[in-house]
Order: sequence, then C-alpha cells, then structure tokens
Amino acid sequence: MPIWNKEAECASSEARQKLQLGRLQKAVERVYSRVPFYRKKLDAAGVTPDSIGCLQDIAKLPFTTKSDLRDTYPYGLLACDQADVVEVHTSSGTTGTPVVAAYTESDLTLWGEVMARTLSMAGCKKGDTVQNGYGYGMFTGGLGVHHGARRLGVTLLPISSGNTRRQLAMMRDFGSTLLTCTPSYSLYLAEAAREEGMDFRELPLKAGCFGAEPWSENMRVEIESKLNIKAHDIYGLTELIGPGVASECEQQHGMHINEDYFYPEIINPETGEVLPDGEKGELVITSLHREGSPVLRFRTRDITFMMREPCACGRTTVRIHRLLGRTDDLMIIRGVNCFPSQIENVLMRIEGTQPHYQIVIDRGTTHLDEIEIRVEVEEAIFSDVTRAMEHLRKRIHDELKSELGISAQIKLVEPRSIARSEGKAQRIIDKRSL
Ligand code: DLL
Repeated sequence: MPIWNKEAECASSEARQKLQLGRLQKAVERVYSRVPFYRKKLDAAGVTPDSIGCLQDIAKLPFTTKSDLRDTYPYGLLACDQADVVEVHTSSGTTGTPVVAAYTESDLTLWGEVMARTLSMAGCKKGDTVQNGYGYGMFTGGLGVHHGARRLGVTLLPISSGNTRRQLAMMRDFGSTLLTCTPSYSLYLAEAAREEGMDFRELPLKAGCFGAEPWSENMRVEIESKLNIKAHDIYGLTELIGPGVASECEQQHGMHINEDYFYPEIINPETGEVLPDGEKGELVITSLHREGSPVLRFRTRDITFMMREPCACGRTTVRIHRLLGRTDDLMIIRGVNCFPSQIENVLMRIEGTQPHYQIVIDRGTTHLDEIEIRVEVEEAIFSDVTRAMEHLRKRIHDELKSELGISAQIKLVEPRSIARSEGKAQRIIDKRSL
C-alpha cells in the first residue's frame, strides 16, 4: 500500500517529538497573542507561551470544550485575519448554535495533506477513481475528501451524499475504485445494488473510507462482504479539521493519528488526569499547525485508547482504537450530529405538546438510521379531529427538518402514555446494533 509521506508518517520518535514541541510552542504563542479568549484562559491558569519547555508541559494548558467554541460563535476564536479565511465549515453544538471551523490557505493545504495520507492508506493512488459520497456543504466530509483527492491527483467524482440510483450508475459507468461515505450508507448502496441486479464482484471497486458515525467490527465484516472491498475506518471532527485526524492503514488495526499536526492525549473524563497509553478514556486533541481555528486540548468526548506498538505497515504514528462511545449524549443520525436537547427545544416551543417524549433510533431494513419521536400531546388535541393531529405532526416534522436537518417520524401519543421515571428519564432508545 502506498505511503503518501514517508518522512512524516515513518519519522523516528525523537524527530517527531522535536517537531511537535516546536509546533506546540508556536501554537500556544499564536493563540496567546491573537485570541483574547485564550489569553484570558491561559492567564487564569498561570501559563504563558514560555511555560512550554517539553511536550509533557501540555498538561499545564487548560482544556477547550465544545461550549467554548459555541459561546464564541462565529469568529470569537479566530486566530488569523478574517480576510485570510478562505473556507468555513460548521457542525452543530448542544443548543443548536453551530461550531465554526475557519481555514486559511495553509489550513487547506494541511487538510489536503492529511486526507491524501488517509486515501493512500486505503491503497488509493494516481489512476484511481474516487467516488465521494460524503455530503458537500458546511459538513466537513465532502470537502475534506475532495481536498485530499485533489492533492493525490486521482480522478474525483464529487457526487455528494444521497441519490442512490445515480451513485450506482456512476460507480458502474466510471469504474470507481474507492468509495467514501458513511458506513451505513455503504450498506444501503449494497442493498439498492442488489435490487437493481448489480453485482459488486463485477465492479472494480476495491476499498472504502468510512467514518463520521459510530460503526462496529461486525459492520465492517458485512460491508466488506456485501461490497467486496476492504473497509477502512476514518476519524475526524470539525473542531480539529474534519476527516483526516486519524485513519486506518491496510492492517486495519487502529487508526494512525497524524501526530505532526494533531497532538493526542487520553484523559479520565471525570478528573481530567492524563492516562497512560493503553488506558481507555476521553480523547483530547491539540492542533499543532492550524492558522484559522487552532484549538488547545480540545475535549472530543470520544472514548478510545492509544496503541503505541509498532504497526506492520511501517508507519510510526500512534494509533487510536476504533471509537468505543462518547461521554455525552450526542446522537449521530445518518451522519448528522444532534443532541436530544436540541430536539427537546423544538418540541417544547410548539404549542399542544407535553414535555414527555422519547426518541427511538433504529437501523431499518435499509441499514439507514431511522428516528422516531414519540411525543405526548394535550388531551384536547388528542381527542380532537384528526386534522389537528395531522397539522401538529407535520409542524413538528418540518421544524425539526429545517432546524436540525433530521427527518424524523413523528408519533403523537396519548397524555400519560410514556413511562415516567423516578431518576433520569430514558429519553433515547437506541436500537441500532453496532
Ligand atoms: O464527522 C468528520 C468526518 C467526516 C469524519 C467524514 C470521518 C469521515 P463532525 O460532524 O464534527 O465531523 O462529527 C465529529 O463524529 O467526535 C465522533 O463522535 C464522530 N465520528 C467521526 N468519525 C468517526 C468514526 C465529522 N470513524 C464526531 N467512528 C466525532 C465513530 C466517528 N465516530
């Protein structure tokens, strides 16, 4: 399998650590001098850029959280001139205020580099045809893969997400060799192909880069056999850059972190204490080389552990295990991130609903996430003519769709029909077997 950048990906640990330290010092200096939010936070922690004498000193820096990013929307954490921002992406925050990622030209070069590494890990090289089924737009998936494919010089089909028939036709007509989309969508494509009488064994497709939502080893087995490809896990998040933070090589045993750009730590989510390699905890990442939206010790809320044993592929970068869950209640539905509290906000402002609801997520026969929201309605409405019920149902559906981008089945239920709980209400029933 091709290694895109041997010098960076196979560096000795001394060379890498030296590079990381230099970059960390510069990153702290950059935010300290350019972002009042960080200066205040670092001052409060009694840290200045001079406090970073070795990599372990990173533990002196305060954490950054999703709410810090949200509270400073849109440009409060910008560490460059706004005129130098050439691309912006966003993802949702707990209250619906988006989290903003701003990219300078140099940030886009960085993104292209790490995504070229990602695609190379899946065997992709010049001459290949990449079918990019991640959504284009404010979501980072589509354009992240796009920048990497451009850098690699492959033939790129920027088809974006959805439009299943067309996906299959393009795959067949253009002979796509690599597919990038969410893992659940790849299974949906397989199902649709079968209905159309298309046989993946007759296609040149050889690999896929799948991420942006949780998936399991069992799902990998299913994808590999149904699409007759090798399925690679890829990880990233808007706050750091998008996809390209960590990706799986041909060994498919953990995702290599692009450590020259992203410095990983695992912490105990309760105490904030840094944990040794191999111990499970929350992944915290510092961007070492971003200009637009650098972050110090960003708490990803993703749970995993680090593996430092040498990898047979020859890369020396540390790996993270397939993600094991999250420390919060973020739901990822068809790749769209959303918190139950956002759904609650929408439900509660619509007249006629009661503050009792349940969110049921399942993966139907189509393998795509389906979300049903059961909400109690006022007695008067429930006993009223069906028209009022239908009107209310449609209104909830449409507001959730326009505000959060999710298309949910709405089931209006009788008052007092949802089980009450004495402790934490069980609002979410996730039936997806991952
Ligand atoms: O989902 C970036 C991305 C796009 C990654 C395409 C991979 C492929 P966000 O929308 O900000 O960014 O969501 C980030 O998604 O904190 C994880 O909880 C989850 N996630 C991303 N990749 C994986 C993965 C993109 N491979 C959040 N496995 C992260 C499990 C993942 N969860």
